[in-house]
Amino acid sequence: MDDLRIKYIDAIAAAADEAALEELRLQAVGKKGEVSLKMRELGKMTPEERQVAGPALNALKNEINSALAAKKVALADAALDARLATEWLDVTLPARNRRVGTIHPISQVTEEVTAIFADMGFAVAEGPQIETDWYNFDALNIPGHHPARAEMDTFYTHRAEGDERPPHVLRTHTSPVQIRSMEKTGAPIRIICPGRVYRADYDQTHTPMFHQVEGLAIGKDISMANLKWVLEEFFSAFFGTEVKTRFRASHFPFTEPSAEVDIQCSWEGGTVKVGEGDDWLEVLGSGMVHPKVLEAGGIDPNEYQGFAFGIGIDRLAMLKYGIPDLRAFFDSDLRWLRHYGFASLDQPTLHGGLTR
Ligand code: 2NM
Repeated sequence: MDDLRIKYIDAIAAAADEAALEELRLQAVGKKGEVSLKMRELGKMTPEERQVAGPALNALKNEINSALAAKKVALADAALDARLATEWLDVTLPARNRRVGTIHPISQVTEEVTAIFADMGFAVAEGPQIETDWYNFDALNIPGHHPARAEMDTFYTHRAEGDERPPHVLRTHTSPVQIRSMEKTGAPIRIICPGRVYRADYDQTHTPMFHQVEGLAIGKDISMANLKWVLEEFFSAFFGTEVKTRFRASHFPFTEPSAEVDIQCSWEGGTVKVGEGDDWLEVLGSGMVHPKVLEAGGIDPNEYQGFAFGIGIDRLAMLKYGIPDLRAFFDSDLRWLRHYGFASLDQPTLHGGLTR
């Protein structure tokens, strides 16, 4: 029995892994193990012999089982120590760099324009980009035969053969939104309408889709003088320097009188600078809203009057941020977007001077 004890206790101590340990368990105390076989022999012994051998064998079996259990725990501890020594992570390492997107200059400028006009009490109105020809033309005093309809290079939607209704159009300006707003809220009203507009035109300075912001202010005694102040206030806030304007008599079907507005600029070495010098840059159209247009919007022109204007947002962005090529705005070139785009947290506010 001592031989058995020494044999198994030593072997268990030397076992390299759990599989070897299980093998030893079967050899010693398994059903056909050496200790078990010895126990089976107890039956052939005399009672006196059995009284000595029985407890001794039981003690040996218990000792081996305890040694097996203890070794099993020791092996598991050693395995865990080995894993802990190799499987580690330095959580203090800096994170991998991840590229974030940028705000498109057009979105940025739209936000800037909105912030400035909001400060002057203008709300933002939006409307559909696909319009009826009534909202896009007739309501704006552009009748069917008017040359402006042809001049606008309008995109028309398709009508099924035999469908005699006039086709819908992609809005050529955001003025239809102003008609809809007049219908909805009546006068007085003070809104700007930024958004996408469409004209079938494509060259160095024109894209078939571009962005416009139109303004509308209707009240009992709103005049061209208010228009001039609002625009000068706007341009000075937008460009961050005092900007003089020049009004030139013009003609639009939806305003009377009408004026094209230039802003003061200088030309040096092929680049424009706004708010200095004695050159002029044409940037917008404006005027007093035509009585027929007020009527189309459900407003009584004998009671109310006001001004409207339209500016190209893309043009404003190019001027303010020195972007030379209009068409690159819509190429979705990532290098261009990273270069001219704005950080998403760089939100324009008046108290923040609009940008950086
Ligand atoms: C311009 C020029 C002049 C204009 C007119 C209106 C409306 F709907 F109120 F009549 N909105 N915008 C307008 C006037 C737009 O863009 C060059």
